[in-house]
Amino acid sequence: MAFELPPLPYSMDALKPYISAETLEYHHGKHHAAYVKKANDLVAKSKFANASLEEILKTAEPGPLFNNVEQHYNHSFYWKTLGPKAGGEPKGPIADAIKKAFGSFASFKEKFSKAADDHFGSGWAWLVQTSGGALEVVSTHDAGCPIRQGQRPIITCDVWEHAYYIDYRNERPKYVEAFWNLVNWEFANSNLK
Ligand code: MN3
Repeated sequence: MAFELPPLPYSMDALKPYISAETLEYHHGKHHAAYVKKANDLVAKSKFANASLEEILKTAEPGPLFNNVEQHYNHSFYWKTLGPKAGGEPKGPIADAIKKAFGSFASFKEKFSKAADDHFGSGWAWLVQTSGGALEVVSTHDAGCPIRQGQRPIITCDVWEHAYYIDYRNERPKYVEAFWNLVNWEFANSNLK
């Protein structure tokens, strides 16, 4: 089963001024596309040729195949976390769940931003739901994905330099601050169990 690069769920200039069309053209059209191509090349000649994406995420041993499949999953999830005319305060069940877990949206935002800002090197910040149903902020290194730990991703922020270097250069905290104007809380609600 071949993986496919999903089209962005919005136009390349839809996330301006927070994320530029140039960033999306490279991030989606070059970086994500390369992960998909490498994943397909590696999976085709492996024992996972007929496996589902989830099966690979849960069972593949660490290495290039696993990394590229994870990056495909993570990026597909990231595009859906973002959206135009989004951001601001959460609405619906996720708003209540965040309040219950973190006390307030402000304290959740601070905790998530800190995880994203302080993450050393390449990786991802996530809001996840544990198997017990609790919400937690976690970060993963490189291609790491919370599904491997049995956690359910709710939203994610890509903190690899390629996600922000064109727009913000070395200033990752500015990108993370801009991220809050783009979070699609409808998507977060759809991931909540
Ligand atoms: Mn990326």
